[in-house]
Amino acid sequence: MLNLRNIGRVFKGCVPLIRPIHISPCVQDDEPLSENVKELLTSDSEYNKLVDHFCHIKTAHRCLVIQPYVKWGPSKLSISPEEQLSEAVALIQTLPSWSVEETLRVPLDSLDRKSLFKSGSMEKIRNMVLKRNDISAIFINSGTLKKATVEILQENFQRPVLDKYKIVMQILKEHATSKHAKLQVALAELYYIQRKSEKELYFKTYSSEALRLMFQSREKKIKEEIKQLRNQRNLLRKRRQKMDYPIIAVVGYTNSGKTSIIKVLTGEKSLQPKNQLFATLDVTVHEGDLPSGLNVLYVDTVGFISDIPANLVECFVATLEDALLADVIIHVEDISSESYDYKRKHVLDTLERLEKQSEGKDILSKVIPVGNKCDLLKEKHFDQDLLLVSAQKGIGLDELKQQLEDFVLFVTGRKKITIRIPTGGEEIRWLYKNATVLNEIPDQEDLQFIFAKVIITQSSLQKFKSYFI
Ligand SMILES: Nc1nc2c(ncn2[C@@H]2O[C@H](COP(=O)(O)OP(=O)(O)OP(=O)(O)O)[C@@H](O)[C@H]2O)c(=O)[nH]1
Ligand SMILES: [Mg+2]
Repeated sequence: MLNLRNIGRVFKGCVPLIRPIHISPCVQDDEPLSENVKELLTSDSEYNKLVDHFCHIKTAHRCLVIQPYVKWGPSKLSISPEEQLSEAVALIQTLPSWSVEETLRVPLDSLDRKSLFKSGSMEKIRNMVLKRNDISAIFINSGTLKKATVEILQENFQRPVLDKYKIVMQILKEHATSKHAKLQVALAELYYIQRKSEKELYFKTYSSEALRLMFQSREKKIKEEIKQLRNQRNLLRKRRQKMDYPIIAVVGYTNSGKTSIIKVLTGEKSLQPKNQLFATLDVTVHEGDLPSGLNVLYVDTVGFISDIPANLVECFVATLEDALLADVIIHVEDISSESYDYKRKHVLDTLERLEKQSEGKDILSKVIPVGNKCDLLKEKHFDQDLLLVSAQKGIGLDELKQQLEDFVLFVTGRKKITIRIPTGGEEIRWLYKNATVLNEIPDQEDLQFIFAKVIITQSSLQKFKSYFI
């Protein structure tokens, strides 16, 4: 991974922006849902019955949130049960009108027991739940529970039992606003229903062959729509690249402060950082400038979260494709989190996996680690070599911007140069259009000339030379 501290500060002493830029502050890649996508997602009444049966949670719930954890052995996670529990609470609070009434951490010997809990724990939870009318459902923060396990638990607790898959699915459905996100969610839902209905032989009214055909045709249609959209996105991407703005993608574990950092770097008031998981479910693009006035685009992305089933991960990964093409990737890390190392590893492992899938595209070498929420650090010292910032308290942001600028110039092959050109001539007009002009200083020895300091790409410099020199 590149560390900006290691890149020489070749370009220093910049002056403020002169050139205005014309681009809407937030560019969303997706258009509204077309009629055929709407129809695809809602019209199939047979399929909708399956959704109702397997996925749909009909009411908002007041939850008991249970965090099962394995104390020893290979299933033990390096994220603490406390942090997992607070992630689980945040998941529930992300759903409108849902609430958390009670939380519990329950130790297990293994995750394989059919009833999940040992009889002692089961009894304790059961007694507690049956006395509490305010608890309407139980959320067990663990991937996907087996059908038999859910049945045993529901029988014991006399309440609906929800697993992480169902909750994450519900959040995705509520937060997906763009066409792309909606289609990805529909696909994840399809895979879930497919797996469940195969096991349950749904209502015994459908032959397994009829179900298979229904799923196959739906999967094909959704994938075709996604493919079409991908082509459109590629076009948009190319158009954006043509505009020649350096692109900075901002990635990181959920709730680490990605949106907050973009908000302070761009001054965009409409951005809403939220203390929620998956607050950002669609990739959005925001314009900002670096200390010298060089304009850049920041891409806000979906937060990572651990321990979610593979086909839900695909929903997130798909939205990260833009990030992979950026010139620079900021990895925002919440350094105040106890599970900082675990979260960092989770994000980097996923990026590494994406790098392998993306046919040689360089991802990890473009990553700049940034430690956010340093205002919450109890000790002043932090032994990882990364830039400490606080989006909330405005700490370290000038340095971040400066480092970003050095990095962007370095990786995009832009140069900061001073050119002597005629005062008020065609040259300066051309430069304002095709480069970032930092300042113009009259040549005191011959006032018919100026020294223009500019940031310019290699290709624009070649063009400039061929037109004017
Ligand atoms: N104390 C402190 N809180 C911060 C800081 N930066 C962000 N936060 C808070 O952290 C929470 C999450 O911030 P967001 O910017 O929404 O985080 P995100 O990474 O975009 O989250 P997702 O989009 O859900 O993945 C919000 O409540 C912010 O106010 C910081 O520097 N210090
Ligand atoms: Mg966000």
